[in-house]
Amino acid sequence: QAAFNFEDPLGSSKLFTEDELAIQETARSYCQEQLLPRVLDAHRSEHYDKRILEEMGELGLLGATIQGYECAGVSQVASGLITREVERVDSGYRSGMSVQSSLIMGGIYEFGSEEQKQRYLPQLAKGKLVGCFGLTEPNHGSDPGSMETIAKPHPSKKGVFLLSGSKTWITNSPISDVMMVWAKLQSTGKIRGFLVDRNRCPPGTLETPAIKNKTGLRASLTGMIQMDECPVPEENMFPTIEGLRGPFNCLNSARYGIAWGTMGALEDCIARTREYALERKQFKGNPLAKYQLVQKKLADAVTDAAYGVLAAYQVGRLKEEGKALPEMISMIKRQNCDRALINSRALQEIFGGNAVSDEYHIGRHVANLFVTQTYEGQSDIHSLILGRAITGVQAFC
Ligand code: TGC
Ligand code: FAD
Repeated sequence: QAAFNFEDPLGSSKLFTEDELAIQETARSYCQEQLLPRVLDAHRSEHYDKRILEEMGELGLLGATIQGYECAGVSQVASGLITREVERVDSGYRSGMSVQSSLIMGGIYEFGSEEQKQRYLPQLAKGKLVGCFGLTEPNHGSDPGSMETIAKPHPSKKGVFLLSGSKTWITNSPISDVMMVWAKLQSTGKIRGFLVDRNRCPPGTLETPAIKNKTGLRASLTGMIQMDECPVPEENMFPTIEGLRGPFNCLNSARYGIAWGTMGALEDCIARTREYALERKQFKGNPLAKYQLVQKKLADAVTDAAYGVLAAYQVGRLKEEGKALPEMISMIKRQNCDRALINSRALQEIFGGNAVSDEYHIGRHVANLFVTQTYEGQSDIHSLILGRAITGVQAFC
């Protein structure tokens, strides 16, 4: 009889195939050996090393579920395991990867023309091109359907649109070569997706300033996309997809990844807290781990991490069969982000004053996990998505 393992208390790893375990191991080695040593400097200086995407590309970690186009074609569960390993180090590194893999590559794979797929996917898979996803605007975050960015026909050049408007809080925008921008056609008011190539935009039509001095996700780059009559050829518009179904389909994959990733961040908090609580002694030389209140916090966190992994696994297998519903993804995104944030915040207390030092890593995870609870649909928004599915009545407005 195997002993209880706090790192896998419900034996979820027994559900993974040998291939999936091997992929997880590759990702874990890379993350622990190459990413972890960089993260404190990156967090302190708010720096994202663009080479990380190339390194991930070399290992086949980008757009990993895509079949063909020089992508690895792994299972949904394997891609979740990759995400979990990256976020075990930092949510910002997972963000950079999620945007490239799920939002940009996933969107092009699902909605792009064959020519768009051939043009972009192999380069994005290698990390030679960097992409970003522009949906949120300064006045419209939870309610992207009210977006103000518009695309109108060029007055003299046939087959060219002019895009005007601002997107904000866009991961990777300052270093992106290609931006997936969602805009309303001026003629119909319908939302369409455009692939904006930075190097084809004349000076003064596109700016992507960075948003500095963030309190979370400091190891990831965030910025704006400001467009002033930025010309984009019609061949760079997604040919058929129309309305919010386009961006939301991309979000389904990214939200699924976040459900796995946040469990990695929580697991890192658990391992670090357990070690600290066993070493740190207070009151007659007793380790903190001896105290019941400390044990309760660890028991809560370990339980939520184990449940969260199993739920993400179940949705992953359903996704592989084409049976995962958006509401299932809302459920695991909301639950895993909320539980990761609540538990990491409770575990942080066990470090006492040392929690304030970034050398202990826990404060960085807590600040990051606030962001994961906010982006890709803030948790209350996912509550309303679930509430609508349960009652049949929508409560957004
Ligand atoms: P609603 O009427 O509900 O839907 C409009 C159309 O969209 C379809 N749809 C979906 N399709 C596929 N998957 C989903 N999950 C879908 N959800 C909705 C729906 O069927 C309908 O289609 P059609 O054909 O009938 O037109 O739209 P609404 O305007 O009432 O939306 C409400 C709400 C709250 C659900 C939605 O706006 C929402 O989810 N808001 C949250 C916004 C959000 O998630 N933004 C994310 C920005 S990207 C980001 O944060 C990246 S972070 C990256 C990182 O660093 O990791
Ligand atoms: P708001 O929509 O103003 O919401 C504020 C609060 O009000 C929330 O708590 C929300 O739940 C609540 N609320 C809103 N409406 C309702 C309602 N009807 N009922 C009850 N409560 C409500 N976006 C992108 O497009 N691409 C990216 O790459 C990207 N990366 C990001 C990276 C970072 C670091 C951050 C912080 C954000 C990023 N975002 C990105 C934006 C993110 O998706 C939005 O911040 C998020 O969707 C919330 O929108 P908002 O900030 O405008 O908040």
